Amino acid sequence: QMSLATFDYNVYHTMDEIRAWMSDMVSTYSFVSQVNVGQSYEKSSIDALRITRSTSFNPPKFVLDCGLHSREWVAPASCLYAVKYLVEAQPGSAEYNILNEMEIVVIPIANPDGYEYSWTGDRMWRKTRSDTGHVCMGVDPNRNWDANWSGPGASASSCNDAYYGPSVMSEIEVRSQASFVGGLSNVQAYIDIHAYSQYWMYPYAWTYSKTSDENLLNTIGVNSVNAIRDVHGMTYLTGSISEVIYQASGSTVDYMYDTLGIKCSFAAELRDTGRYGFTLPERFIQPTAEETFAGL
Ligand code: ING
Ligand code: ZN
Repeated sequence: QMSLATFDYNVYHTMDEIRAWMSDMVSTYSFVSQVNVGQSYEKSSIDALRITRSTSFNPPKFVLDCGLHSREWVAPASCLYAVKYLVEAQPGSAEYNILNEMEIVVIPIANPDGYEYSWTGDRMWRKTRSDTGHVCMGVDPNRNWDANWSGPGASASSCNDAYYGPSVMSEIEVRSQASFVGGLSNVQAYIDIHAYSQYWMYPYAWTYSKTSDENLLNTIGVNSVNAIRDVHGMTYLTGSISEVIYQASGSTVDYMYDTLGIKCSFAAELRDTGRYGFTLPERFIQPTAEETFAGL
């Protein structure tokens, strides 16, 4: 309890600090539990927090995937803040009521090996840390999924940051998350949180074609970017991934949408628009987290 009371959300935290924070969350709040998602290549555990006050046997779930790309530090930092807002919500507030109806499942660090390496080896590391037997280490965990794998917008070169890997779903982090989310029932929404560029996007990434849910997803996207703008006046753009950012095959969100059938699947790019990029100064964590929570 003491350590949660002194936890500083306005600085970036190491993997060990985030693990300690997770266990403090579980011991402090009866409606928070920790579950194992799976293992990383370097045998670290990938964990999720499940947060709900629902007494239903099978509440609708909203899954937040954070830190899939290790250098995008403001993404996990904003997810930690989202958990804080939920657990500290006061009766009568929207975020309090939501926990009576839904379960929020947060994976604070989906790529723990990469995250660790972004602290200890290379601040600009994005990929996993697997040894694929090629020149360079690591695979892009957002190009490795069974969603038009190895197609346009992904690289065959191991040294490229968008390397799709030696085989489809080769990365244990990807397989872990696929079976974890696939094993949850009643998942109504999913979001993969990245940085940077200020976008709030939906499928498809792999093709320029629109999904059959284009109108619904666009309506949700417009609502989210409006809610974001209302907090600090920041402009986020919504639309399909391929039209807003670029075509990308093998992505997490296309797999969630197509293979797992999670209609409300989004991918966010948080602050900023390029001035600081991945090394966003810590003074921007709180405002980014506040607007992100409004969007969520
Ligand atoms: N951008 C994402 C990337 O993986 C993205 C954009 C999101 C592509 C969702 C496909 C699906 O390239 C960053 N900054 O990682
Ligand atoms: Zn990313």
